[in-house]
Formats: sequence, structure tokens, C-alpha cells
Amino acid sequence: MIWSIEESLPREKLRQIQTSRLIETVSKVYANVPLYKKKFDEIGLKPEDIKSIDDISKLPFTKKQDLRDSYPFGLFAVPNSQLVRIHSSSGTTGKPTVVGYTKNDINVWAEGIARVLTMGGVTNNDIVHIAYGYGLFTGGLGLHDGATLVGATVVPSSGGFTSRQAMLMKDFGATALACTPTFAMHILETAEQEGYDINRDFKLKCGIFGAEPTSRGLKDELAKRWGISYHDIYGLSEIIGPGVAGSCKHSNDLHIFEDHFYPEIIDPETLKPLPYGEKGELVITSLTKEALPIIRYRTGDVTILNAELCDCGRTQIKMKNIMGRVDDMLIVNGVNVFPSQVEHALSNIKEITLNYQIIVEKKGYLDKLEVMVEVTEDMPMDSIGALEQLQKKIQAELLNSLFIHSSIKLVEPRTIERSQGKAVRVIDKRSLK
Ligand code: DLL
Repeated sequence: MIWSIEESLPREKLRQIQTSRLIETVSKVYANVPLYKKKFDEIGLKPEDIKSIDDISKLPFTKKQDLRDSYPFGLFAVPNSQLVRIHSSSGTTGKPTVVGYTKNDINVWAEGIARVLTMGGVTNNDIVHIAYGYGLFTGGLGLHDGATLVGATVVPSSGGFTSRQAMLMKDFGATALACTPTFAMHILETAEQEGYDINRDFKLKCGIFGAEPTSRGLKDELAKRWGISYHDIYGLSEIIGPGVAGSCKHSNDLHIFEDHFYPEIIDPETLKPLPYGEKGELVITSLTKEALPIIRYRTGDVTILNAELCDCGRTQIKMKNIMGRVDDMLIVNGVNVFPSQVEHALSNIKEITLNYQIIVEKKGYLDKLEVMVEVTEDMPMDSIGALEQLQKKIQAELLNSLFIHSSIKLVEPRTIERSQGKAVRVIDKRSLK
């Protein structure tokens, strides 16, 4: 089933909608947001110069720093009387980024999430257990409104309290779980440890997982061990929150809801747009947002747009699984590495789990990369020979697939601290000095 008719419009019709929505958005931001007026004036661009969606590359970019500099409400295009909600980032590295919503923005947001839930087969007969954090983070409340729109029964569990999550999921008969992939794995491991039989005790049929870059290996493992279909949900608070894109039953790629969020891929160095099929930074323009319309927002996320038609009947463009963030990319002795690529390489080795951390430090002039990873329960930790052999195997896998030299630290199951939100995969000690 497809939630809304816009998801399967003929491409030409969709382009007409995008054009008229872009023209409206551009004239609104020019009239109501001083920063955009300034940015347009600086390059001599008038709103009338934007005549079609093809003119989008004439527009200036927006960056996270623009939101920080306009803290808290400087980029809002409506008076406060029209705002019904504020969310914000945690702001651990400076001022938080603040985002606002009108009533209509909340409706658009819920609609995006309803589209993804429908991809997962969720209907009004389902019980959706939401273990994304509620509060200023967009995950919990975003999923909440979308699941309510679908008419499902919502369990607003929020994050934390892992063993209680497992108990409630079993007792209430959750059929869909929405949380970060790492937290879904943590709930699973906790449930197994506490003696639940995953197949017998749980009724789960789908997972709506996102908010952090995740390898194919971890996704497949979650799908297999929970016995569910895995649906990726993508989004970012600056654009609206979760529900910008989601994966259907026919593909691992994510359909982007282009009638509301127009995607481009650019080269992060030259800032030039790249054609479909090429890897680069995802840039999104909101086409219907009222409170915080955003022009060519540099998401920092690295992906590829895929224009192939999908068997599900949706015509909206797909993007590949996010490979990582431009600013997450580690450069280790000159080689570019994304944590999710390391995760993918680790997933080829059956004696270890996908609980790992990458630690990078400087040794003299050279970068040294260590991967700390938990072995599986069956691995004998007292057999030095077997452990050394396993270390060599992991080293060879990382060298062959990613061209990086690494040292491997094998640790016992359940040693690495678990995340109840987004996982901390990298400790880069080089930047601490
Ligand atoms: O993480 C919104 C969200 C909540 C998405 C729940 C999905 C589910 P932010 O905290 O603003 O918003 O972080 C946005 O998280 O730029 C990506 O780097 C990453 N991200 C989000 N979804 C995915 C995904 C939420 N499905 C940042 N795959 C984004 C990979 C993702 N990375």
C-alpha cells in the first residue's frame, strides 16, 4: 500500500508541483527572512530569476552555521503566533540549532512519517513501540504524530530502560519498533540475555530504524535476529525531522519525498551539482515548510541518488543508504574512511559482533587506527592462538577492503558501552590535542 497519491505521480506532474512550490518558497524567504534577502542580494539574485525547478542551482546554500548564527529564531519566516512547536539539537558543540513548526508543518511532518510507516506495512491494526527519545530531539514526537495519523496504537516509550522496553514490547504485543538501529540491537541482546525467546515472545514484524549511519551488515543482522522487515527512515531536524525519506519493501534504497523536500547531490569541495549516480553530499531544499523554509541545505550526509524506477510503484527518486557524513569521514594516513565502511567490513567476519569502536591517535607523524570489537559468545577468550588468528583475519579484511592498516583489540561480549540513542563509534584522540 502507498500512503499518498503524490508518491506515485508521473515525473512530469511532480516537476510542475516542485516548480510552483519552489517559486513560492523563494519569494517567501526573500520577503520574510533577512539572512536570505542578504544572501540573494550579495549574488544579485532576484526571486523572479527562479522560474523553474531547474533554476535551483542558482540559489545560495544554507549551512548549519547559518542556523547557529541566527539563534534562536532568526531564520523563522512566520510570527511566533503561528508557531506550534519548537525542537532543537542538543548543542553539545556550541549553540543548539533551533527549529520551529506551524500547524501545517506538523501535518507535513506526520504525513512523511505515515508514508514510511506504510512502507513497513503499518496500519491501524498495529502497535508501534517508539523508543526514539522524546523531548527536544525530533525522533520520538515525530514518529508519534506519524503513527497517530496512520491510526496505529502508539506506545510512547522513549529511550533508556532497556529491559523494561523488552518487557513492554512483549506484554503489549508490539508489531513495529521505531528506534535507532544500535538501540534495536541493544534491546535484542538484552531480551536474549534475560531469557526471552525472540520468535515466540515477540510479535514484531517491522522495524523503522534511522537517525545514524548504519552498514548493510548491521541492518541484515537486525532483520534476521528480530525476524522483521527493516525499513530505513531518514531525516534531519533542520529539514523537518525524521520522514524526509524511507525505504520500501522492494529496495534497500530510500525514496525521498520530493514533493516536499527537493534533493541534489554536490561535490563538497567544488560545490558543483553532480549527476544522478555520482556520490557526493546531499543538499535539500524544503518546498512546503512555513516556519523554517530552508534553501539548499548542506546536510553533510554522503549518498548517491538513484533514478531507477522502483517495483513498488512509487515514482519518487531514491537515495542509497547514507554512507557517512562529510564531517565524520576519517582521514587516516591520507586514506578516507567512513565508520560505516569499517562496520561493513566487520560484518563479513562471523566470529565477532557489530559492537565496536574505532580509536584513532597520532603515533609520531603517523595516524594509528585501532578497532576494538566484541567477539561472539562462542569465541574462546582463553585461546591465545585462536584470538591472534582472528585479529589477523580482521586486519586483512580491513586492509583488503578499505586499504587501511589497523590494530585490533578483541574484547569479551557486552564490554563496549551500549547506546540508547545514536551510537558513538569513533574516538578521535588526534583532535583532542
Ligand atoms: O536524527 C532525525 C531522525 C530521527 C531521523 C529518527 C530518523 C529517525 P538529527 O538529530 O538532526 O535528526 O540528525 C540528523 O542524522 O544528517 C544524518 O547524518 C543522520 N541520519 C538520520 N537518519 C539517518 C539514516 C535526526 N536513516 C542526522 N541513515 C542526519 C543514516 C541518518 N544517517
